Amino acid sequence: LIIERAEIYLLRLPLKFRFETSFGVQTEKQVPLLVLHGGGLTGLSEGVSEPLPMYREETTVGALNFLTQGALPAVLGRSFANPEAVGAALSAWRGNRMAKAMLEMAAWDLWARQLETPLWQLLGGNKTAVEVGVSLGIQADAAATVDSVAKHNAQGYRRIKLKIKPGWDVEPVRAVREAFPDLHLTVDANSAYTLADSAQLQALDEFKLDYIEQPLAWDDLHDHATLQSRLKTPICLDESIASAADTRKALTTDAGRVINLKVGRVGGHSEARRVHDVAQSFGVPVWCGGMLESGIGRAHNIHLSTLPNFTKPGDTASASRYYAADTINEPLEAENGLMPVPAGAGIGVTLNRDFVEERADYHEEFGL
Ligand code: OSB
Ligand code: MG
Repeated sequence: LIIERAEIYLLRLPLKFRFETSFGVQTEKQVPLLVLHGGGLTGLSEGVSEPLPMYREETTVGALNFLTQGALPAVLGRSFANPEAVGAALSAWRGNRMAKAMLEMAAWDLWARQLETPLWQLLGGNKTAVEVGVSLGIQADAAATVDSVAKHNAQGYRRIKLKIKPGWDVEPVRAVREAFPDLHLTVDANSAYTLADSAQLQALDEFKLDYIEQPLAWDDLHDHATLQSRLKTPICLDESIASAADTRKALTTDAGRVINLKVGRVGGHSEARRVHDVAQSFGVPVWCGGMLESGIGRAHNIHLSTLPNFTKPGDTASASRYYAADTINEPLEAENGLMPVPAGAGIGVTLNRDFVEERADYHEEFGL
């Protein structure tokens, strides 16, 4: 695995929908991309950091600073046995898992292309298509929520997740459950509640939700364990899981019974596999989360989702749902709730260079 040079792009894409969560309203997405070059091939990745630290503590400016000042100089011009060795070259630096994931994921793609093998095979997956659900933002009222659920349910999505926040939880969930008694339905609070809200969260127990995602603080496991002991519905941890070690601590204390696994949040595919394996050893299912990625990040997520313990539908909905035009040339469209895994070497999709150049607010090359 030879890494000769690198490019970073930063672009802004308008979202096709207004996405409201307990964090606020989002109408566009800032997309950081990394392109690695080696042996005449390229490896692609997309970061999941955001301009401001709403979801976790990292920011995109911080991630790009770490890449340009630390991570890229540590790997450019070097040869590695495999992507794990690229990850190991970053291990002296703490945290910054979203930034590390950009380099590690691009290294996986580059390695897989150099080996002329699809990424899912190298990761140890066993599926040619993965089940997908959809994550719906907070709507204006209960009627609009039911309308949106009806539309996405008709499109074949196999699980629908509603964003909730204090003051907007039981009402939309009740309306949707009454309209769709058998739907796989979940909610995601993005850390908006505290233990003092236990009674409000217990009120969701009657709606047969598959799970309640990240009700409490992003950096908490202890209170989640207390809350889980008060709930019948499984808790799904998202923000709180940054590593396999976090997963072990969460599952040994029953702080959650489902894991939302985002490769960009945990530092790359190697750590994502370890999270997957720890959860599997506890008999706990994982599913692939999303961060409104463009096609490059989505393709990585789809490949990871082929591992055997991804037994619940992920948030890797059709690319066309999010953006009018994409960072890749190939469509990534689900049919009847099944997303085909891109065939071909690496992540199996190619950079739409013209589009990315046109939309880039920033582009820099390293290692020339
Ligand atoms: O909590 O899963 C989340 C989007 C951005 C940040 C956090 C989350 C989300 C989503 C959307 O729920 C998932 C997607 O469709 O990509
Ligand atoms: Mg979430």
